Amino acid sequence: MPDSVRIQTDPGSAAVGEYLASMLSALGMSAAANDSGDFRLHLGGSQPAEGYLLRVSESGVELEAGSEAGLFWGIQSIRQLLKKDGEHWSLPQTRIEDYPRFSYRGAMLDVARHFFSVADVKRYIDDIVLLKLNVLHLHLTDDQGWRIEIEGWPNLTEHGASTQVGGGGGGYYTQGDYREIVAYAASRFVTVVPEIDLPGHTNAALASYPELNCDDKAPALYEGIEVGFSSLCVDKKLTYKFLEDVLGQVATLTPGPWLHIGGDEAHSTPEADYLKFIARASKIAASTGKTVVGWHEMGKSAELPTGTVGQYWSYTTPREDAAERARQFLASGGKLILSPANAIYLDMKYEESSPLGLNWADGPTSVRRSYEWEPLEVVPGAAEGDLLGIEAPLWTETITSISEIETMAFPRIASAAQIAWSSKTRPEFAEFTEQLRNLGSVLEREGIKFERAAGISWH
Ligand code: TNX
Repeated sequence: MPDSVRIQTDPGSAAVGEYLASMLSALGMSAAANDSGDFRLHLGGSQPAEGYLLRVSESGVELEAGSEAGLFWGIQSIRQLLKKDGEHWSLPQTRIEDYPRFSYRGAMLDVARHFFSVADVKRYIDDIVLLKLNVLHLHLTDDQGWRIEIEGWPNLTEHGASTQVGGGGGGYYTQGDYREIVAYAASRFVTVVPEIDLPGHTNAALASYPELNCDDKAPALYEGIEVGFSSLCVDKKLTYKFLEDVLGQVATLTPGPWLHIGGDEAHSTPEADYLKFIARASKIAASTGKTVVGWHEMGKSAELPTGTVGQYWSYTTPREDAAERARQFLASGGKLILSPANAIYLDMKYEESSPLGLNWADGPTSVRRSYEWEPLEVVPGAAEGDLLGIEAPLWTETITSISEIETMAFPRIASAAQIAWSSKTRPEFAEFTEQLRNLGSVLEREGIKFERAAGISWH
């Protein structure tokens, strides 16, 4: 490939053409728009949603797709295929016709246990699009910190955002910051799903407003890692005014179709209260016009708004109680997002001796385990069409920097991405490790940290 490459676009592919140009420049090539190109990008193919056709031959690189997103994913394949031979960059001759199995291919980042800057979040977005993930779920609130500015409730951020796990201060996103993240994500065909975790995981809010507590007494801020001790006051009118304000503002700030209201591990909310609360809170969330999403525990409620999406976070081997909760979402006309903790919780240790991470989900999660599972086998009774997609969460009790985020995510997030993108018949693990080895070179070149996990012969 010449050091100075020409990119030919049509009106529909001009924007992604610019992205390609900046990607190539970052590798040291000079790239410019031109009407006869080494790269020819064409919007208007008949590929399925998000699909693309990439042809690399003697006469250059041709990429076509039926959507800008498809072109963008094709460019990510180019990003993965580019190799430096001595002085020059090259691409192998190939023909790839590709489209995703699932429309929802997510990563979740917990910015509540530890806070991460706007720049960190943008970087993680650039990291995950390499693997064609198209959703970033932000876990914005938890016991240890409230991370999003809400007008009319200034203490949530003035007080409730001042802590994180282990001390050292916290942080929050102003509404402007959040808009910036969402816009950056959109420029990379990533949809942000905001989560306000309710009614448990709310100590930071309860500490900020005494009147949200049943006894009108604010608890202290919390910097530990226990779960399940906090609950909003289910019978107070103010609780629902709070929800209307918070969910209303977050929905307005979010262009994407989803609004996540948590619902997990509400161990200190009595069952009857939980059911009452979820019925009301999910109604308020739905009234914003968004599709409501909740962790699978919300399936205890038979009063979910039609179409509510459930996020299953139990194990890959069917767990009857969790599966039953999950099926309740299907009965309410919704779909499922699969996040089986023992396979794609990126906060699990790689092995017993890993310095970072937790270890509760059936022991450490090796790369092999992250890869060897099949979505259709997780929730008995859920068919292909019942699955919206899969998501790899990264909880951050033990994670304090973007380098640590990347180390926990890569390479296991590639397993999640592969399962989310490719058809049911996937390469055997041995072949997949070859792909990971190549991915390792790309990560290295881009300065993305990764775990040189055992069992793969990294370059
Ligand atoms: C369970 S998964 C949680 C989180 C923790 C995580 C740690 C889920 C819905 N809740 O509160 O951070 O385990 O792995």
